[in-house]
Amino acid sequence: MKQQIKGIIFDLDGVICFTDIYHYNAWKEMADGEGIEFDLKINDRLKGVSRAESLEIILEKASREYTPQEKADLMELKNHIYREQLKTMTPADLSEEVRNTLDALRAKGLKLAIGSSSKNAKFILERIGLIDFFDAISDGTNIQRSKPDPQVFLMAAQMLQLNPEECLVVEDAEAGIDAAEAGHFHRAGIGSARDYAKTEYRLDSFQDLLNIPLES
Ligand code: B16
Ligand code: MG
Repeated sequence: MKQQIKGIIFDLDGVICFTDIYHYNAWKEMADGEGIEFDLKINDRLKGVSRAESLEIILEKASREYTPQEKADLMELKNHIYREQLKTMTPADLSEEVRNTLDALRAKGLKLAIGSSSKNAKFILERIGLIDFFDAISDGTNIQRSKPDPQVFLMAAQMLQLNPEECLVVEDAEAGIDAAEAGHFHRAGIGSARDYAKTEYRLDSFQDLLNIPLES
C-alpha cells in the first residue's frame, strides 16, 4: 500500500530545543536537598516521562517513604527551579538549523505539530519565539497519560486532522519512540533515540529530516 507522510509531530525537549540540562539541574538541586543520590544515568530515564513519574524514579533511591503532600511539594520545588532557568531562554536558543529545517518542511506543504509531555511546553515555545509557528500543540496540559502511552501524539494527529499512519514523530527519548510505535506513527530518532531498535529513520542531525521520503 502506498504511504504518504503529510504531517510531522515534534517532541520538544531534546528535539526542537535543549531544556534537558535545566531539568537535570532542577532535579539535582531537589535531590541534593533531600540527600537522595541522583546522576546523569538516572536522569536519562526521565526523558519524555511526566513530572510525577520522574519523581517516582528519583525516589527509588530515597531511604524513606514520601507522603502525597511531600511529593507535591517536591514537584513544585523542582518546577520552580526549572522555570527560573527557562526564563533565561531567548530566540537565540533556537538553532538556525532547526529554524531553517522547520521552514523548509513547511514549504513542502507538511503540517507541523508539537507532541511534548511537558506542562511548560507553551512557555518554552514563547521563550524561543515559536509559539505561533506550529499548526497544533499537544502537551502535558491536554493529556492524562504520558509517554510511552501514545495519547500525546494521537491528540496532535487529531488536531492536524491526520491519521497516525500519515504522521512522522520525531523523538529523542526511547519512551517517545515507544509511544509513537504504540500509536502506529512513523518514527524518526535523534540523540539518545537515534540507535533505538524501534526507530525507523535514524537522524544524525535535525536537517536530515529533509531527506526522509514523504512517499513510499
Ligand atoms: P514538565 P518532552 C518532557 O518533555 C521531558 O523530556 C521530561 O524530562 C519531563 O519530565 C516532561 O517533559 C514533563 O515536563 O515538568 O515541564 O511538565 O521531551 O516530552 O518535550
Ligand atoms: Mg524529548
